[in-house]
Amino acid sequence: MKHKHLDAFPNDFLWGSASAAYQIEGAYKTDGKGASVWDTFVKKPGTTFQNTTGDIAVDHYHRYLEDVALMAEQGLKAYRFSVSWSRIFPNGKGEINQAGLDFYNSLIDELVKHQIEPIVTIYHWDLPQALQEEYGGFESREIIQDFTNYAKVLFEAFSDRVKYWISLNEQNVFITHGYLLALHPPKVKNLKRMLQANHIANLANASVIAAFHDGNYPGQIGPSFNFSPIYALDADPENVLAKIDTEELMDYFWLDVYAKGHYPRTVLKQFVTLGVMKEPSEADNELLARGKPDFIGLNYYQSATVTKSDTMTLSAQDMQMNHFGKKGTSRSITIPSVSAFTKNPYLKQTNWDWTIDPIGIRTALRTIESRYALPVLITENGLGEYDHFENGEIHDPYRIEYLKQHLKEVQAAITDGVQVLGYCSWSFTDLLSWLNGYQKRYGFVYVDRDETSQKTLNRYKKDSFYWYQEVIATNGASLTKKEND
Ligand code: BGP
Repeated sequence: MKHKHLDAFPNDFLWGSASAAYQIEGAYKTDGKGASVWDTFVKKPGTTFQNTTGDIAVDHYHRYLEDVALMAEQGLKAYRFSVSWSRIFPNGKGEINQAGLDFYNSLIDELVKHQIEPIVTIYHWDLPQALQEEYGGFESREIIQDFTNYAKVLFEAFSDRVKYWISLNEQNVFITHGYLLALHPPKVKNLKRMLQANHIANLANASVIAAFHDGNYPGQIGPSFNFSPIYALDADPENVLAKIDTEELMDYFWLDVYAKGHYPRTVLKQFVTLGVMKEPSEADNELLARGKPDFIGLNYYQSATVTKSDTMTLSAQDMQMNHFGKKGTSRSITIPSVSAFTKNPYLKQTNWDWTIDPIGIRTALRTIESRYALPVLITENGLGEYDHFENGEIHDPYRIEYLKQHLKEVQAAITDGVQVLGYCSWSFTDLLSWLNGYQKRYGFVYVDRDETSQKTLNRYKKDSFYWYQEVIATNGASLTKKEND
């Protein structure tokens, strides 16, 4: 629908920005921190772009005061960051490393001092290596208890100041990349194992949410989900059916479990028939039903477009991802007997072949509202691009344009009637992009480092820093200023 006038953003709208521990902190074995699966994975040659690691990352661990000062200068109302599990429990469980808790306590205090709402992600992919070795991480049910214990330690330590919690970040990404595509640790390519690990991750997620609610901690909790709305290429009924199948498989297979407590019946039936998944037990269903979130965290980057698939055989090897920043080098995947991904003729792509689709964020928000009627906290959205640093300045009009168009669609979704709690751009400073090195930059703040050298690690404000500062100061009014004048 079109609106004559857009509603103003709510007065308490959380204008934020986001990061994740492994991508910014560095200090990978400082102050008693144990190894995570990412610390180990990146050391195997050929797993990341130019073998980049987060050993130093952007050294946020030692520079968090400077980073928070920049957030305060920009006027951020919220900052989403993740806790590194192996800083708190070097072995994933057992003895607590007090120095780890101290670091996050100081960070949270600093944020609160500047009236910046801390949004804490409990798990953003950096599983303690010790748990991977001891029982295979998410492939063992032992993780449910260990993850819940770890989360409870955070609730006890921080919930006097933290009111927004993210349980798992992008389970759909870390599970498919880790167990089906072999692009993330533990580098497995096996659908059955993927579905098992995924089910256990669902239970771990529900267990932590239930523990939060049972403990009567103040605030709200939910998972963050990487939601790509799926479009049919055209009105060919077969393509429309392919869209529905793909959406159920790639989106509702996770979102339904979070919000409704059960898998979509059609997808579950196909997996059970294929012999790669079992019907969940009653006890599991009971836990899933108890662990329902207060909101959905939405990570939105792009939509996807499909046609019917004529092939019945797996062709995952056909897939090629563009981790190099060379436009047009990715080859998209076909899901046998379901759908084939294709380019959307109406939309442009980035240098990493990610589709730019601002209306997609409104579609994602509307879908969550109509399917689950839950509030949404946008926990990631942003543009990864090359930036050019000249004489201490970075002019990034492409990023401003991207964020502006997406935020206008968020405002339209609010006007439609969606409950949006806030918006966190990805990311605040430049950081390590898991598989794409340091050249794919997302931040408002440029960090002077690259793949080959940590350089000075100095921070510089990009044009987008000042642009977002004005958006926040005007509570979003500057987004539509020209149109309304
Ligand atoms: C999300 C992750 C983030 C971040 C972002 C950008 O999937 O939650 O951690 O990395 O994507 O992705 P990339 O770094 O691959 O460009």
